[in-house]
Amino acid sequence: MIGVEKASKKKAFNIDAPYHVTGQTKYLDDVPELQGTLYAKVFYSPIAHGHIQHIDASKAAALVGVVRIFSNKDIPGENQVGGIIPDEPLLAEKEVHFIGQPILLVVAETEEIAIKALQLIEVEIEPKEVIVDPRQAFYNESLLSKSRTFNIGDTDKAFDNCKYVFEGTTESGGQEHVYLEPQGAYAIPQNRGSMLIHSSTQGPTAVQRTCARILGVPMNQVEVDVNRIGGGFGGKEDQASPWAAMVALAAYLLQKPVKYILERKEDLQMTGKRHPYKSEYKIGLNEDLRIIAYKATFFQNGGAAADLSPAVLERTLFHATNSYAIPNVNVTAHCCKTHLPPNTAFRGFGGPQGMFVIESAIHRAARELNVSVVELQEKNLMADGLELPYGQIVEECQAQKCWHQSKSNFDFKQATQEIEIFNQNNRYLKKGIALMPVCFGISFTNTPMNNARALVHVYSDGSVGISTGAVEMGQGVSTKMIQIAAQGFGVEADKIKLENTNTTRVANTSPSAASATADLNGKALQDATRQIVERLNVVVLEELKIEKDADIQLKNEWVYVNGVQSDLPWKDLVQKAFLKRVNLSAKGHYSTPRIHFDKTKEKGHPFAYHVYGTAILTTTVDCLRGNYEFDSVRLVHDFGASMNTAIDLGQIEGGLVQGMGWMTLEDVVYNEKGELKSNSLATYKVPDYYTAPKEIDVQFLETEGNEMAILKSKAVGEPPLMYGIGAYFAIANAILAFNPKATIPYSAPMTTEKVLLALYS
Ligand code: LUZ
Ligand code: MOS
Repeated sequence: MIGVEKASKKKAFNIDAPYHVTGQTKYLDDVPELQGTLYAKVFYSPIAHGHIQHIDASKAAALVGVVRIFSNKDIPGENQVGGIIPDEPLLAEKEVHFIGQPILLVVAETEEIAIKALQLIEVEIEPKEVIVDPRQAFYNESLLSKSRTFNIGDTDKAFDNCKYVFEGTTESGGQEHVYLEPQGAYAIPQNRGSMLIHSSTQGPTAVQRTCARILGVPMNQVEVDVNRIGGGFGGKEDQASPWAAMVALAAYLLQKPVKYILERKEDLQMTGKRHPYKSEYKIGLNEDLRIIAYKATFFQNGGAAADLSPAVLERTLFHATNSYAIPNVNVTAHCCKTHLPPNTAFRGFGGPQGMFVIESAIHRAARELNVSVVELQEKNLMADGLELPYGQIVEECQAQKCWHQSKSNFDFKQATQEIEIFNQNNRYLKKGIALMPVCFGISFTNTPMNNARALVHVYSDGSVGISTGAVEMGQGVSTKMIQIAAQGFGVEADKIKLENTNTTRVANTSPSAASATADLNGKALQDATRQIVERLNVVVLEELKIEKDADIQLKNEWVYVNGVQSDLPWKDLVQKAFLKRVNLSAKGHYSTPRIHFDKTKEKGHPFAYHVYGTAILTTTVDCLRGNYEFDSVRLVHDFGASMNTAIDLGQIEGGLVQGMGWMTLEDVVYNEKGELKSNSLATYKVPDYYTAPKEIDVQFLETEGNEMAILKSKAVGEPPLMYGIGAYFAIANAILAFNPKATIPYSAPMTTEKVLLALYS
């Protein structure tokens, strides 16, 4: 195996790296196609809201090479793909609710023919009123789910006792996932009416459940297989399911393999994105600049169906106070139904949207009071013992430690002075600096989802096969699973084979999401390896004829007794166990202990633990053009005891830059007709080599690490995205250095156009 053997001796390696750089990694489109495979394409609604009057697909159906055109009427099961709330048809019935909503499914002998067929389909849709603004939807009482309020203390009374009170509004934009591999699936009919589906999904079980529902068959008739996917970022947590359901439907009815991988343009048009939010806040401080009261209302733009919006909404409330200790908090969120594609999970899952509002409120308050933002943030940082608005008591808090280490290790004071001097000496170039603290809760906020399983086989030659519910999407979870199994058996990583994620080996999985995948699946895997090791230990006692209370250890592919190497290597031990008919397979299970949440009271202990960190971001703004660059981002992050520094560092850098993109460049634009104007990667700008910070310096906060984290290595997927929020405020501070009277709009993304307008406001 390339590269794996030597690298695995280190704590910083990625088993996929050699295959990525040599182009050998296998994605959905690399699954070899069977002879007779057909290709599907969706015909979707050209308007955002309306009543379907008439559909004529006869010309398309007559085209040579078109096999069938399916509508909702062909669905043998239920025409429903809604995950949380059943409010989303797979194929439209009488009404359409967004541009890009699937109406018909064309199946043809080639993709080219399917594309031609789409152009021959005629529809008449009577247009209805289109709403794209979440506030307008709210005032029309157009909601996707129940509004929620988290409350602690008595906020209204507390405002009366505040010396300073400020109110304002903010907004944050959507964000396109831009996973490198678009959505897609390949369905292959199997024995006795069952179906195998290769899917580019974060949630194999979600795909299985949705396909079974569409086909009207039990879940055991649908097998979903995922080797790895080319990025997800939340976009494939639930929104991979419809495409799988479509190919499953066609494959089931035609009894032929059917494949559909979306083109980028289709993917941009038809799939949901990060939720745009409009928000209102009220913040109250006492004489000592302690934040005493905070009130906020969040209007979430959910799009045309619920999808994961109610869960995203919940996490906005959980993270509404970010890293701050505020005794009186009252925050309300509304899940607003608009005529956009249903918005969905995106790294951070509503948390970033909530944090942007409190950071805006603090920035605004500091400005009004003419004190430094940093001072205000610092004065209000949380600490152990704090009761969070949702009832969880803060433990092992690293917020202050990260903050102060960040300031001292990166010499914040000197950096600030240098910036002041630079700004004095430059008229049209101004630098800005901002600190961004992050506190992010780890666990699915929906408690029942926090469980996982793993299947382990030790083969008679001493090699090991492992299966878990984790989906590799570039985040490095495969490497982490291999590390855990290798450590569990005391063998080298090259002895471990990680199997595809498959619903027949590991069932009822939660999606790979919520930063919790390595924790949940890793702990399940440890449970399985532990069971096998316990059985092997009995064999060791018999073979080596030693005392029952001897300390047996498996390491370096050898058996150690009381710390001394025995004459029994791993390979022989396994062989002996096999001959003694010992069970060398095990199924492991894990469900996060301690967590609970009562939605009727909106109180509980929903998170296994929190992840902390503080970033310092520095930018230079060109005050003639409104352009900006990021000079540096320096941060201290609480990894716990990182089990793989290369992978974890990659997650920090990627998350940070993705968050900065959301705050600065990435502008999802829909017009009032619900048309996506940023509908290609030419009009939607993601960060690149030139726009990424010139320097990223990540320091590891050395801590014990939390027992609830796998090998005490804390979850790292989502928390760093929120460091990117600091980008907004670094730019705002540079603008204020140019024009102290500038109006800061607290409207993200801070595109160069907005910067220019603010500079001269
Ligand atoms: N998905 C989910 C998530 O279903 N529940 C969550 O709490 C969550 N958090 C972050 C990302 N995805
Ligand atoms: Mo996610 S936003 O962890 O799929």
